Formats: sequence, C-alpha cells, structure tokens
Amino acid sequence: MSLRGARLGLNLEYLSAAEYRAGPAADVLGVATFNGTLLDESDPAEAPLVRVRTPVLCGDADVCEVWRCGEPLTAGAHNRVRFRRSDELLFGCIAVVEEDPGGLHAATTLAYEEICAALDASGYPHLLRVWNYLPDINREAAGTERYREFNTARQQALRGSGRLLTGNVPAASALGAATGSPLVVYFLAGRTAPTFVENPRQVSAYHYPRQYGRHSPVFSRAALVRQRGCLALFISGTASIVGHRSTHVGDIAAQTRETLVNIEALLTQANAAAAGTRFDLGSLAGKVYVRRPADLPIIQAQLAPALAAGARFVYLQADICRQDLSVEIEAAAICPLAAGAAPDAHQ
Ligand code: 3EB
Repeated sequence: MSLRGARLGLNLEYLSAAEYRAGPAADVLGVATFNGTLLDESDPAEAPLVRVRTPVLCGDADVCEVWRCGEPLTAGAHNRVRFRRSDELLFGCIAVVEEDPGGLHAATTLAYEEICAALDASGYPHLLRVWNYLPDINREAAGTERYREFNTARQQALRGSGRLLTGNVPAASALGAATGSPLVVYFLAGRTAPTFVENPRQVSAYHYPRQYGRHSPVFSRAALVRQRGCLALFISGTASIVGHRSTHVGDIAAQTRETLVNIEALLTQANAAAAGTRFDLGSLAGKVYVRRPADLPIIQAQLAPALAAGARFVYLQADICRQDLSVEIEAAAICPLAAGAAPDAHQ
C-alpha cells in the first residue's frame, strides 16, 4: 500500500467530495459526509463512509469530514459496525433504522451493544470520541423527549457492556438529523485509555441533575489522546451552558461567545494536562451546529476572533439537544509531537 504524501499522525480535514476523491485513499481511517453527499458506496479507500443528513449552511454544499492517519490500515466489519483501523486507532460507524415510532430506544441499544461488541472483539476497547445523530431529537414521543430516551438507552447499553458511566467516558456530540433518517453513530476508539478533560465552568454531563432526564448523558467534555506522532484533543459538542443551566436563551451572539469561553476553558485544561503543548483557538477544526439557518451571520460574526486565529469550521443545520439552545460547537485539535518525544511525557 502506497502512503506516499501521507502525513505522519492523525489528521482531520473538511473537504468537498471532489477534493476527497482527488486525495490519497490509502490512509483514510473514515469519512463522514453531511447533507447526504454523493460518494460511491464502493469507496476506493474502503474507509467506512458515514452519511449524516444535516444540511450544510455555507461554502461547499457537500462536506466530507476526512480522518487520515499516515499509516497502513485494515478494514473490517463486526455485525453492522464497519471500521478501519491503524495500530493505534479504530474509526467505526453504524446506522440503524428505527423499526416503529417508539423504536429509538431499541435502535440506540442495538447501536451501542454492537459498537461495544465490535471494540471488545477487535482489541480497541476504549471509546475516545463518539458522534450521535438522531432524527427529530427534540420531538416528544411516549411522554419523553427523544434525546432523553436516547440517553436512557445509551446509558443502559454502556452499563450492560461493562463500560463506565461517569469519569472516564468518551467525548461526544449528540445532534438532530433529518426526519426519517436512521440513527447514525460514528466513533474513534483506541487500544489504551485516553486522558479525559472536564470543564471547571460546567457540571459534568454525567452528573447533570434529574431535571434534564432520568438518565444522565454519558460523555466527557474532551478527550486527550496521545498517538505515536501527535497529541489529539477531541472537544465534545459545547454549548452555552454554565453550571448545568443554559444561559443567554434567545441571545444568539451571547450564546456563541459563552460557547467560545467554554471551549477556551477546555483548551486551558488540556494544556495543563499535557505539558509542552499549546492548544489554542487557532488550532481547532470542527463543526458549528446551527438550529435556525437565519442565525448563521450572527454566529459567524462572533466566531471572527477564532477564525482570524486560523480555526477551520464547517456550518451545519442541526437541532441541539436542549430546546433552549441555538448553537453548539465541537472541534478537534491535533498537535504534532517532536520526533522521539516520550509518549507519556505528560504523565
Ligand atoms: C451539553 O453540554 C450539550 O449527549 O452525547 C453535548 C455533547 C451535548 C454531547 C451527548 C450532548 C452530548 O449538555 C449537549
């Protein structure tokens, strides 16, 4: 397998479908497409191809989130989970159609049970980062908001597979997707446990009080993952939440600024946990989820300082898991390590 031109270490890019097809395929761990972008099923890279139905709000209409790693890869499948893996990292995905109107619980259970079984079987037991897309996330069904039903099923499936429910739990995002689309979950997993990072400005999500649902969401605010050639920081979906409360409800500009303050707090925590790295706003690449497309200019105006520093964002229309929130931002930052740097220098 030729890896000519491949960069060492994990790498994240947002490309159009045409740009993705024109690039090297051998070291692609996985690709997530938004807006139902048209890539061939028979993807030459054999990389898992995730299709998420969330409209793209500006720039290229077809966005591909491309994870590369500069190493030889093996593709595989376990039940419905498709994956590709390097020595260190596994990218996988699963899509589950809901069988009946009350089927989100069953779909979530199936997705998480199959993910955990696939990871246990392949020797990459540690979930690092998970992306969840649920159709109609805010809709009430059987007396509960669907996001809350998802939280119940996710928690139960993780418990059933022997995973922790607090503390060392993966970074994550959970967003809405188009009505009628399947539950889509994609993820990065590793052979060894990462360092999880919480935000001192926020109550840990796994400790949210009961008013947000009987079963807390199981996710960390960020995960710091040391790889052979780099240090990767995965920042979970982050919104205008201080303590456990949504703040600046109805004020889109202030919500965006508060979200950036939360992200900067996570960068500070990550830099404290990993000596010698300087993660900052300019090192971020990620997705901005916008509930109402008309709010996009206000949000972009508030992101100007981060964009000027070099942050790269794509903008997607998606419902956010709290009805009172209008914007959410997730990001990754990957910092190359000097050759020969001790892999556990920060510990
Ligand atoms: C929050 O901070 C906003 O349920 O996996 C962000 C990231 C949110 C992940 C999840 C939810 C999730 O609570 C919502």
